[in-house]
Amino acid sequence: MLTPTTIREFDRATPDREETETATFALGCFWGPDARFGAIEGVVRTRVGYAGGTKPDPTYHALGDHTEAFQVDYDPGRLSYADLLDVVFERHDPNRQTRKKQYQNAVFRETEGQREAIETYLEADGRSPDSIETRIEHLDRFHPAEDYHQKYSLRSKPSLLGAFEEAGYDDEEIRESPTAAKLNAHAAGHEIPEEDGLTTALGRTAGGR
Ligand code: MHO
Repeated sequence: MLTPTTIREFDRATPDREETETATFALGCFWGPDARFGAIEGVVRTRVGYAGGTKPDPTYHALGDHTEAFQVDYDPGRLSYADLLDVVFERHDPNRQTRKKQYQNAVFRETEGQREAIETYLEADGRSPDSIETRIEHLDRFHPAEDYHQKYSLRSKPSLLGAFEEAGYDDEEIRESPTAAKLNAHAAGHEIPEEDGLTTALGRTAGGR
């Protein structure tokens, strides 16, 4: 079953920050993509927040001109930025944009490598950043959202959340936990990679789903 030890061991076994790269996107309400991208093999951590605007300290209820966004830290040895773009473009129609800025679709590129990758990615289909409605912008700053928005699906399952609390994790540790990213995906109904070793533990978690 899912025990505090399983959580701590899984988290310890994942690549640390120096070994991962970060990608930032926006695809509407951030709860959904937080869970969907957490399910991807090679995605190590996820978090949700606000980006793309100018308001200094955005909050969910005082968002200003920001957009709901999410970040994934991924292992570049197992997954490329283009692999992530595949999922981003599967999940929205780049020919349409939502009127409300809060829920707009965006790719927030951070590095020169990401700028080239998105251009190459679009060019392969005869498109360019200017020919689509999806905002392709440089990420100035990512403002993490309130704790209750992080790993939203996991938080709705007391049996899962309880195991993190038992392991002594605080809200920030839950947000940054690789185990929480996978379990949040699982709680939202996504299949998570078998090799992650969590699936066995979950099989015996009464009410885990
Ligand atoms: N209308 C949705 C959006 C939440 S999302 C974090 C809700 O309140 O359920 O914007």
